[in-house]
Amino acid sequence: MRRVTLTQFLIEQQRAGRISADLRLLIEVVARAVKAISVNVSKGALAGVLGEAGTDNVQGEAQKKLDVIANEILLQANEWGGHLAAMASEEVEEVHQIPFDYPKGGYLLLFDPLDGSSNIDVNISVGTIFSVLRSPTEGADPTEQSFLQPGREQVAAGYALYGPSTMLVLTVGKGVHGFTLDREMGSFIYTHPYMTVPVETGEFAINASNERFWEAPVQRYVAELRQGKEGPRGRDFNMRWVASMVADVHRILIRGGIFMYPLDEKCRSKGGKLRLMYEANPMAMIIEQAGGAASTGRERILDLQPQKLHQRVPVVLGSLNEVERVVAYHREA
Ligand code: P6P
Repeated sequence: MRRVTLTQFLIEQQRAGRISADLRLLIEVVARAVKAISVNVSKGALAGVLGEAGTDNVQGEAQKKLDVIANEILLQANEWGGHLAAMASEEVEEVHQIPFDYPKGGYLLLFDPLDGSSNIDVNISVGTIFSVLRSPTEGADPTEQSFLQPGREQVAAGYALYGPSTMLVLTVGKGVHGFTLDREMGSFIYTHPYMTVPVETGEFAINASNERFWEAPVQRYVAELRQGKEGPRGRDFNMRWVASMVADVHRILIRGGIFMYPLDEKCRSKGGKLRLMYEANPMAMIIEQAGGAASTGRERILDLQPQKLHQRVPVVLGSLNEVERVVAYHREA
């Protein structure tokens, strides 16, 4: 079968008028950057890149060496292309401006360079998540306010999953498409056209150790799943928790499921655990484009009006019927 590369896929999207030349360039630059991250991640202990970097990120979390490496790779890859007005990263407090000696473009790129990095030292899959917005500024340096657009304004979103194979999953608003890295050729090959989340599922993903901290609707929902066929759901459910959002979301894209990081007493004061701008929003766009749903439990994630660049939100996303049930339980509470 003829193998279609990411480049060819993007050229065809541009030819169909779905993306601009600059957005195509942006996605290709991000794809090249995640290939470099994949090379570093796959070396593991051989490259001396495991362990702590000895610094903390903007969230006050200890950075892994690979967090810093992945962040640098993405910033440096995207500075010179002329397609971006600015960038924002989980690892950096402030908006990252384009150096003065490079031209600016019309897009804003946001990313979590290495999501799930606590799994790095135990050799479990991690990922990169990215989101693309249009810059509202004409020429002037974007500010934090320029980034604070609802997730429905995203023009593209995607993630790289550094698993047994490295995959890039992408949406530009016309379905969700998956590409697998052919390491010998260095090309992303189009292997998963029009990925869709099954409406029904038998699998849920949540960090169950937080159960006592959850709000009542989530406690009710998860208790019913755990009661299985003896309970009100009348069937058994399975549970998975990778503690790497990209890996959990990817599994849901492939075989269905519901992923929950709800508000709990531990993270309530921060508004949630996961970040809105470069975790929840891009994953919400992908899941909705694949026929699923993404909510805080009370509101559609893509409709939230961001207040801060690094703000956190509760996340309930995946198979439509299950997300709708969780939302219904919140309404009944
Ligand atoms: P916990 C990784 O740190 C992350 O941001 C997500 O990728 C993941 O789903 C979640 O946090 C794991 O959180 O509390 O289970 O370690």
